[in-house]
Amino acid sequence: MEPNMLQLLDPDGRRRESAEYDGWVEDVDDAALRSLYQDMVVVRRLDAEATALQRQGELALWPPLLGQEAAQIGSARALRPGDFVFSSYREHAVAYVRGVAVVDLIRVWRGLTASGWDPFAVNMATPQVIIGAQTLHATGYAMGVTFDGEAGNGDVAVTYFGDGAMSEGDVNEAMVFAASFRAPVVFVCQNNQWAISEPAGLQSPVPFAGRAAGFGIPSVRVDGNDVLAMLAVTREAVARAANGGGPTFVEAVTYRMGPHTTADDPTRYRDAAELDAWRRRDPITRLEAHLRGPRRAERGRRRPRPGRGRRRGGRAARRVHRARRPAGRRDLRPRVRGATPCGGGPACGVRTLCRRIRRGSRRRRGGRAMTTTLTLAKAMGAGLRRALADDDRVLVMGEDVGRLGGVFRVTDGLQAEFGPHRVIDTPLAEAAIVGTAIGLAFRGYRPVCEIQFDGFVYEAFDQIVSQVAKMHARTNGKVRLPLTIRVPVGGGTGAAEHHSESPEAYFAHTAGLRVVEVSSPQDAATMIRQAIACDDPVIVFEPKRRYHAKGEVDLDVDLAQATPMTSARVVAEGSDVTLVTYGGLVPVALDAAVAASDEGVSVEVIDLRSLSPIDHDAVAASVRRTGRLVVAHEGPGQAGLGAEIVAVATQRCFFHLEAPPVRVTGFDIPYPPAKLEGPHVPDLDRMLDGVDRVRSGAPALEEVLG
Ligand SMILES: Cc1ncc(C[n+]2csc(CCOP(=O)(O)OP(=O)(O)O)c2C)c(N)n1
Repeated sequence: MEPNMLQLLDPDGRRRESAEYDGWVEDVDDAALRSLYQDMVVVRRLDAEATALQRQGELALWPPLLGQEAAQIGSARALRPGDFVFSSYREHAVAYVRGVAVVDLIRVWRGLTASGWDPFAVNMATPQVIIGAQTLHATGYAMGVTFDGEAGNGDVAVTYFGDGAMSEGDVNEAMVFAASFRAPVVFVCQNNQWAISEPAGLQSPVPFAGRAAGFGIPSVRVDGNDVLAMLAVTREAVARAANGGGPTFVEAVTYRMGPHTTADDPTRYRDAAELDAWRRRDPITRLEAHLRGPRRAERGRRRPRPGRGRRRGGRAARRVHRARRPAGRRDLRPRVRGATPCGGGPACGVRTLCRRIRRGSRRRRGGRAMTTTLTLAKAMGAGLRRALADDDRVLVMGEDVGRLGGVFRVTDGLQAEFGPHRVIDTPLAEAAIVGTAIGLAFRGYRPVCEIQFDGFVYEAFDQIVSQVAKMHARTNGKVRLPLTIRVPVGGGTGAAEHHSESPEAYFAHTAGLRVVEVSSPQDAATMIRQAIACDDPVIVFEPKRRYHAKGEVDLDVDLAQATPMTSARVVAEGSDVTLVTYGGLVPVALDAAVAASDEGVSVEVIDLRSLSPIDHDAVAASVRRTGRLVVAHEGPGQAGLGAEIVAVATQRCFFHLEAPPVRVTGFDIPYPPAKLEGPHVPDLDRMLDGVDRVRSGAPALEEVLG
């Protein structure tokens, strides 16, 4: 046995004593051991059947768990029904123990529309393919348990991942958050010695369990092929978490005896001798040896019967075989966009939150709109305050949002009013802010994440694009993520590098997200409430240079009556040119309309407001009247929002167009240093130049200037 590794059954099935852990399994009698054995046999058969199904072309792929049965069965059998599991892709045995129907868990890998399971029916999320991403979801879920207080019921989140995942930022950020928030989460690292072809030693020269101490998390290194030891350490970890002791890290030392997936050929990177050595430590034969032990046989104990378990695995495979084949293109439709028809408009009425908001609005307003003069930043803060007051499941989280009130003071005063569990200062890790928000949403919260500046949202890009945007489709609509991500955006403030980005096109390009950008204090106050009330994830961009702009704001807007956040708004009517823009450029466009009118040109200005979906109807209706289209935005022109708007308007209004549409955008360069941003960001001159060009076909100003 390796030093510092807990073992209760040695590879020959002999019981080893442990003063520390024996107590955790003292109730485990022969019947319980047989039951553990039975589970391991079933999942081994299931694994073999699924591998065969893949070879027959029935599954797209299968990641075998061969060799890891004890690590998974032992740990999963320690969990209570109320605990919630966030696993990677190899935890078929955990899913089996949680009660996922065998046919469902194999069918995930068939690639049918109707694959997967309802995570809330079994308290286990569907498989996660992005290495380590799920550890943040588990941590967020566990934070939610803590925020639930008494209602948390001592529930615990458990997350499974591999040795390779230990190098991913998400896993390390998860441990930071878990420790900081003392979250009831158990990290189960199955060190199966290989991450595809990379040996565990490449990820870390020291045992993974040793790393946890650096995060302030207690850890244990355990023989992962010993089902009894796995049961013991997980029971201890779950009890610690449930009793307020915070997270635990478990390193289960095991071995992947099969290929990484059915697409892998492990003979290219490991030798047969290694596999043979680990075969002698097989988790099933070990328990079998223990149960067959000589003294036990003398006492006439029943022998384990693998046959029954094997038959169950085989039956499941036959059911998978019969499962329906995909019907075709119509199966794709619900996956194109988040499916909630909620824009804060009338459709919101399906939600109790919206109903409550509507009732409240009527009471407060008594029919007359009361307005206050506010800056855009203050209006945004007021909208957040209202959302926090309306629904105690709403949370605000981010860097410096609490005591400081945010670097732009948008959340000023909210922590004092609602407390540190509703307005949460987080450690500095954007992927974790968004990733834990996902877990909080699983727990029933409606988190509002603040990303401090546009240039830092890229740190969270994977969680937003691979998780937030896809969760609804991945779970066939079973999981909704009512998540709002606020991002101060754009230039014009003379800021340092990475503080003036316009990243909206990346997110508008991503199906499954709603993206809006506000331009006025009133929209800030209303649209943030609409975003929070929406069951889909919404990214709310806030133009920094407008934060200090003042306007009249009705804080009691009835969301059911408000313009849906998905609708564009005509902010100046005109008949000669349609000028479409959003966010910080809206006032510039309005100035351009005034200046143009002095020259007898009537410009209609459309504030797009929603960048995904785009209100193409509003644009088309205007272009059909004016026959000329200019689109302006700060972000680079190449593959920007303007390209999309122009393309669709051209398709829809081709025979109404009097001239080729014109784009007025930031240049295709990295955002320039502060003193050079003037010529980069479209200003009044460039917008008027755009209007001239669309009327005369003249070359662009920048082309003239060279
Ligand atoms: C973020 C990310 N990077 C790379 C991959 C490709 N990939 C899939 S599995 C894998 C190895 C993971 O190894 P480990 O975490 O040890 O888990 P195991 O497969 O051994 O269970 C890699 C590199 C991925 N899915 N996600």
